[in-house]
Amino acid sequence: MTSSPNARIHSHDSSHNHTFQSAHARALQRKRYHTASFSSPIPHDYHFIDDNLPSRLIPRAILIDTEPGTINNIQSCRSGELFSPDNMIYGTSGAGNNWAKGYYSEGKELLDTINDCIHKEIEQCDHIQAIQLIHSLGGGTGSGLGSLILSTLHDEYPNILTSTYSVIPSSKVSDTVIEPYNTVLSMNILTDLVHQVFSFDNEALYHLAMTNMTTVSPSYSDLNRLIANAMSGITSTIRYPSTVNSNYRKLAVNLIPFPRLHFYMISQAPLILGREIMTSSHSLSAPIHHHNPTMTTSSRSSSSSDRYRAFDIMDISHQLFDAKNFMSAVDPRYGKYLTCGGLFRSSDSSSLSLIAIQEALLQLTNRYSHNFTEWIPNHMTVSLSHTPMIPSNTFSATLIVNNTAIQEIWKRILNQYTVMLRRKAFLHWYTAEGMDEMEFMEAEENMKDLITEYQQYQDMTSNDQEEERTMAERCYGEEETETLF
Ligand SMILES: Nc1nc2c(ncn2[C@@H]2O[C@H](COP(=O)(O)OP(=O)(O)OP(=O)(O)O)[C@@H](O)[C@H]2O)c(=O)[nH]1
Ligand SMILES: [Mg+2]
Repeated sequence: MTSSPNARIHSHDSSHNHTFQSAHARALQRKRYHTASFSSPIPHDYHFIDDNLPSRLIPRAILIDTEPGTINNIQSCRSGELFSPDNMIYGTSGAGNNWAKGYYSEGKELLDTINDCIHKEIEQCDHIQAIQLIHSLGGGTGSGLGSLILSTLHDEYPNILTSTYSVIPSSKVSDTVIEPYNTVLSMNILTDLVHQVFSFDNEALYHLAMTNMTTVSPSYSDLNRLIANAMSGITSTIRYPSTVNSNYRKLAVNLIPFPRLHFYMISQAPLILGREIMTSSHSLSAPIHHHNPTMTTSSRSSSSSDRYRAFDIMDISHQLFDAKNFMSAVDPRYGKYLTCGGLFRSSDSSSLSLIAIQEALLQLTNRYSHNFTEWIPNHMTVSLSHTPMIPSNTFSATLIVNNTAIQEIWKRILNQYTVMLRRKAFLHWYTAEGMDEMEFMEAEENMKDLITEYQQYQDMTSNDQEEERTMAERCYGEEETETLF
């Protein structure tokens, strides 16, 4: 089920809306007339889609906003016809960039209708895997109402996994001064009540679009195209058959070593902007030995066509770990990789194997082992789907990483937050909606704690862990001794 409180990817820019939906639209067009002939098991691309109606497939999505404008835009374009009008929920006046309006007033008025709609969709699912919410953290609706919806889901459906695709604000893209407030208040909820968060940092997306495109000023459509492609990659092994039958829960179990550290950074290779496929770091047709001096015997002894195939894997893997391909404005090399999930897609089902991919990634992780925590032995989980992203792009991959460097984003936002909060600047807008100043302090503390936790695990070595265990055992032993006597 897809819940989209702010229809983030659709708003502001109807052209993007068209782009994002057109992929869905094409898929649906292809399938629309075959619904009746489905045999069990249901194909994987039927996740996210309501197939109850015999002649028409409807995305299992709820589009929500506190104002009518964005949803009217969606309804008025062709892709808007895909969505059920019953699942479009909007208010009248908007949340005016104010988290408190989304959480306490304008947004809250919509909550009953939203809950009913979510409940109706959940009732129709045989087996619900996760609820995903797509929103931005900088405004009032996606952040405030988004937080309210997540709190409700946590209370009412504690066993359903929640994932968010969260857009982090940047002053390069938006000049709204109170965005740090909205972001830190949302982070308070995302840290405590959500299982996993796929972060998309507008600062990085803007930079990616600027450096890879000829245009001087990228539009939201350009940024959203990057997000849409990454989302397509992330969900590919859920939607299509894959070598490892991936799902959100398995992904979370493999990627989240500690419950609060569930904020992922995403990288994509090759990067696709519009119709252009970017091969920023390496040329796909370069000879193998330039990049891969440490190729394993099995790879090296292959035929010449195999050598080029192996090189493609190596090159895509290199691009995935290249700081330039990340959609977060931090350099992962300054942190430590806790875990990684590589989701590969290829149309070449006969010759490209999961083992070849694992081998290439193992070489990379061995070579850069100092960037990986030594106390998690198997950092990498890999899956391969043979449904390519776009027909002309035969081989692509999306990397989901849990890297401690993400704390740099939180530091960037927290610095801006703290400066304003010390002077209580703009607070009256929030307290006027019924919010207590204490909530600001709590959110600040929670974010500081999160940063400290990331730093702590970044600095931790196997020896530290050993010492901690010995200490814990000693304390436990002492306690035991006390109770025994
Ligand atoms: N990547 C991306 N970021 C966006 C887009 N639209 C808005 N943003 C960012 O999201 C933040 C503001 O979100 P808005 O959409 O204006 O706010 P909202 O959630 O609708 O809330 P209100 O309009 O205040 O009710 C800013 O940081 C924007 O830069 C988009 O289409 N793509
Ligand atoms: Mg809005």
